[in-house]
Amino acid sequence: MISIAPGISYYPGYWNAAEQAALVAELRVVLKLAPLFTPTMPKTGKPFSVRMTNCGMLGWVSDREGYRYQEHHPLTGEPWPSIPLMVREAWEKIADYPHDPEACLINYYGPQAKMGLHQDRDEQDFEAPIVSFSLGDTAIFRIGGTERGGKTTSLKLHSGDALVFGGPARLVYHGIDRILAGTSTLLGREGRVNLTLRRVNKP
Ligand code: MD6
Ligand code: FE
Repeated sequence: MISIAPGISYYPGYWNAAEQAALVAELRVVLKLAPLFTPTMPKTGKPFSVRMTNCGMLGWVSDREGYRYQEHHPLTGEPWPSIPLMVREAWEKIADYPHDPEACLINYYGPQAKMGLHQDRDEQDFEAPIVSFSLGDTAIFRIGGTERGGKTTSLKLHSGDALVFGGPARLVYHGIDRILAGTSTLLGREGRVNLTLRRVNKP
């Protein structure tokens, strides 16, 4: 583990190649039950460049009405599938938090997708960290401070890496500048999958 800043722990190669392949197989089952959808920006309705879905009791969605967590897939109306066991076990190992995650957001980035600098602040409980896993093509991740417009640094996230944002870093700004297409063969196509595990409600 490498401490990037107070509250930010980076685990390069947290999952080995066999574990990454097993995780992709688990995610293919999740995606059959809860297909990727294209979220849209609040108010403007502009589509995100990433597609997303969720597993867990709650899923994060965005549409013209705003950002929120909800219990059902916005297109199928079905409850979200459960979080794969290996992902829940990884949370137990690295979250340093004594309760289960409620939401696992699954983002899929095609080669052109990116994600603007944002804070993750739609949760009630900022005591819990956010744990993130990267699979597939390498991404350039940007990390700032807790104020918009502050100094930022960048970090390459490779397939199998884990990142934990907690404590003083729970509300830092971060985003994905770009995907380095073709840097991994794991997904059998270009692109990247990111999982972010969150506790939404206070326990
Ligand atoms: C991504 N990650 O890696 C986007 N959020 O594609 C996030 O937005 C994120 O990695 C909160 C904590 C860790 C993260
Ligand atoms: Fe985020």
